[in-house]
Amino acid sequence: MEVERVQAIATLSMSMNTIPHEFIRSENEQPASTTVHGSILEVPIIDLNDPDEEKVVKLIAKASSEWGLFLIVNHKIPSEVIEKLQRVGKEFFELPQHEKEVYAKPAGCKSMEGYGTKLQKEVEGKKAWVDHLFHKIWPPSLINYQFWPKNPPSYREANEQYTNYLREVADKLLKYLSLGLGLEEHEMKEAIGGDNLEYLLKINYYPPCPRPDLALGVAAHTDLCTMTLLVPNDVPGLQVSRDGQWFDVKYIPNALIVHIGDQIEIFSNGKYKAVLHRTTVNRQKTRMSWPVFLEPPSDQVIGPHPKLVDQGNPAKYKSKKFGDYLYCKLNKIPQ
Ligand SMILES: O=C(O)CCC(=O)C(=O)O
Repeated sequence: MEVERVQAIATLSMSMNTIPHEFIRSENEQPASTTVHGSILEVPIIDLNDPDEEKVVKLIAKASSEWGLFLIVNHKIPSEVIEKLQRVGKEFFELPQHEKEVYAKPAGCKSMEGYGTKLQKEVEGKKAWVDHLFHKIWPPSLINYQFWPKNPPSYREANEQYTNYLREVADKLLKYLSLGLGLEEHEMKEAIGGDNLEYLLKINYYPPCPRPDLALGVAAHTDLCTMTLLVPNDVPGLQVSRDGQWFDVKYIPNALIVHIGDQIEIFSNGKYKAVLHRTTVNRQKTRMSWPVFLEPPSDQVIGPHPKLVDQGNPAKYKSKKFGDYLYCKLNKIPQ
């Protein structure tokens, strides 16, 4: 079956100034009527290179408890490395369609990896205004280069460079998040998979949309992984939910956006919160983003850390294998 990509639908829609009905969200989801306008949220911005580590730990713990989302600056990933990652990803999505289809996710394949468009419709049969490319970037033993574009030729080098820097940032964040819970610095990383933690890169490609008031890029969700580290291009679109309302997150050049995911919420027994977020699209510009999802190995059991549970504060979540959690969440089965 030939899958229609949103990129192609967008070209047609722009010429007709309308979008197919399956992209039109119901009123309670439409960005125009559900976004709080005139108020850009002051999401916490954290200097990761601040020599006062105790202060950084406190800021990260506060942001993770109150928001589940924060921006980090001075993370030591050179801007050229981020620019290169973004350039090669953009060049891939600008290739002729048949060249991208070489990397299409094979039909029936269980893994997320490959180029594609979300096939299953969401609740109420709605579709997301986005195409994507997924592939693992770490550990090396799990990388399947079949899904890494060969064109542009520098794609691999750019992604490898970014991965090397990103792993250092992730290690630092996991250490600070662990300390923020009153644990030893190594305890969080160890519990979520240690050196077997898997890094899954996704590139989101949100083409221009003639009705950004009616469509969504990705619908509201929390990330099912441990933590997501994301760089967007300069087209805003990320929104977070606060007290049941949707707010735009400010774009800050070169900052990394950190999402706390479900597994860290579970591990922390609810002290840290997975962030509910979604994305909007733009009438004139293509938005792109590069989230990296840090996933435990599938047979890793994740549950509230024993030191964070006692009689007065019982476990709020079940302990279960990450693979089972994933299966339930993707199939909308209660955990
Ligand atoms: O594009 C973004 O800023 C967020 C993307 C996202 O939430 C996702 O791909 O799951």
